[in-house]
Amino acid sequence: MTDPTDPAADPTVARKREKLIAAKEAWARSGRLLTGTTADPARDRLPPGQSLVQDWPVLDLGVQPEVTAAKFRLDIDGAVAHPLSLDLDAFMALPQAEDVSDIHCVTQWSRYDNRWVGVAAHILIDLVAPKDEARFVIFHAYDGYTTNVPRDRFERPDALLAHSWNGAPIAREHGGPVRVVIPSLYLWKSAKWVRRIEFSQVDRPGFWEQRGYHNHGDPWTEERYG
Ligand SMILES: Nc1nc2c(c(=O)[nH]1)N[C@H]1C(S)=C(S)[C@@H](COP(=O)(O)O)O[C@H]1N2
Ligand SMILES: [Mo]
Repeated sequence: MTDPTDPAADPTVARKREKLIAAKEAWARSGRLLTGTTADPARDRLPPGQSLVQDWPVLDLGVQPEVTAAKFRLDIDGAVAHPLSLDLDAFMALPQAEDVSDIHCVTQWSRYDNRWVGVAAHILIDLVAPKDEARFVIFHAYDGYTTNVPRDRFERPDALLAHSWNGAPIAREHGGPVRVVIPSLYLWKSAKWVRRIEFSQVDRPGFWEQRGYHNHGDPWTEERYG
């Protein structure tokens, strides 16, 4: 059954989406943009093969869900002691953190000094108390997107669930009202329009990870493709 209210059911949107996926799968197969070098985050600011941009490109599957404040829910569950379901008010009532970090996108652009405000990942982790064996985190988004990260990347102090960017609420096209920010991995690991955070004992490759992107995605060692 196709859902007439689902923009992805629109044949034009669906065709664009399929073309984008096919292009990215081909890039992954051909190793596009790989430089074969590494950089050291302690010494360098720009990871290998990246170029600096001033604007902020929008990348997604062509469907930007409208997640109203009333509709927003964030479930945190899986292998945790205390599963949690937050509405937007409950999310905003948690302690707020600010972090400035650089964005590195696998399609080669980097953007410096993004000022994020939101809830630090460790606050959420402390609330749900993941089991020791839950070594992976899988993010699920309102557009059906998924992506997986090792728990230790999500535990880093620079990881957060952000609602603001550079002093304003995150725009819908960039994943508002709430998106994931994990600066230590390529930006495809930072789910926009996040709906659910699942802690898991087993790693489960997400949308792009199943389509040729690297499972881990560290920009400093150029883990672009898997
Ligand atoms: N929900 C969702 N999150 C997503 C995506 C997506 O299609 N859906 N695309 C990912 C990819 S491939 C990239 S490069 C970044 C782009 O984020 P931006 O549009 O804010 O630059 O979002 C990531 N998070
Ligand atoms: Mo991307």
